[in-house]
Amino acid sequence: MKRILTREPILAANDAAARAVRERLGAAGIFAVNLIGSPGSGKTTLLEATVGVLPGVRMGIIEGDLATDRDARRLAALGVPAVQLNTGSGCHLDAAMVLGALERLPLVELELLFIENVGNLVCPAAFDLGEAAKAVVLSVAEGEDKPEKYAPTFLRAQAVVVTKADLAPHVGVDPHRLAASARAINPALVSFVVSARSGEGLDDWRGWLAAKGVE
Ligand SMILES: Nc1nc2c(ncn2[C@@H]2O[C@H](COP(=O)(O)OP(=O)(O)O)[C@@H](O)[C@H]2O)c(=O)[nH]1
Ligand SMILES: [Mg+2]
Repeated sequence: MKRILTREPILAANDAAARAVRERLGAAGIFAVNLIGSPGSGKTTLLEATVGVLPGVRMGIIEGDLATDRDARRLAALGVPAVQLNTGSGCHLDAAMVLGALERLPLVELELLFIENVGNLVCPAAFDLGEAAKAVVLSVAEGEDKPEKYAPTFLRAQAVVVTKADLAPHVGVDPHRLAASARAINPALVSFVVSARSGEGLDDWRGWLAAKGVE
């Protein structure tokens, strides 16, 4: 009971900020994707590869980490406007942080915004950031049981991107079975099997983004 009493006002305040984010993005015609995945699952590397396969798309990035601006610098090095948010000890971004970050991005110039959430498969799920879609990033090394173990995150997402397909033979996992295990939890998920290293699957990922009107 106590947990419900403390959590509900926080989520209500977050939802109000998320509505403001969604209004601003809608007015600017920006499609936003909230990337959720474990630390090291390949989120930033996927973003770097996405910049490579969508050269004409005006993209912006918001990076969330406990500390450092390393990821924002990785994307800025590719010429993409990138804002770093640091949460200190916080395990997820919230919509008020994203609203603040929008002030630091050239919204009128953008058509696609990625928000890389703080790395984990638990806390980010409950917090709407005003995005149009949540995509879970899951590497082949994490194991086929993770969608079942972390179901709330997969249930709230629209897409799952299985990464590091090039490593599949080394870890003894079939990446397509991993994608299927995510779809077993949430049959509405669109799934992709990609490798930023080899380029496998990036065409399909690009096609999904293009279908959202961002190419
Ligand atoms: N072999 C391989 N390694 C990858 C791939 N994508 C990312 N990595 C590596 O995985 C590590 C974590 O990647 P990063 O993008 O920083 O993960 P993040 O914490 O989810 O943002 C880095 O050492 C990357 O080079 C991939 O497709 N194949
Ligand atoms: Mg990262």
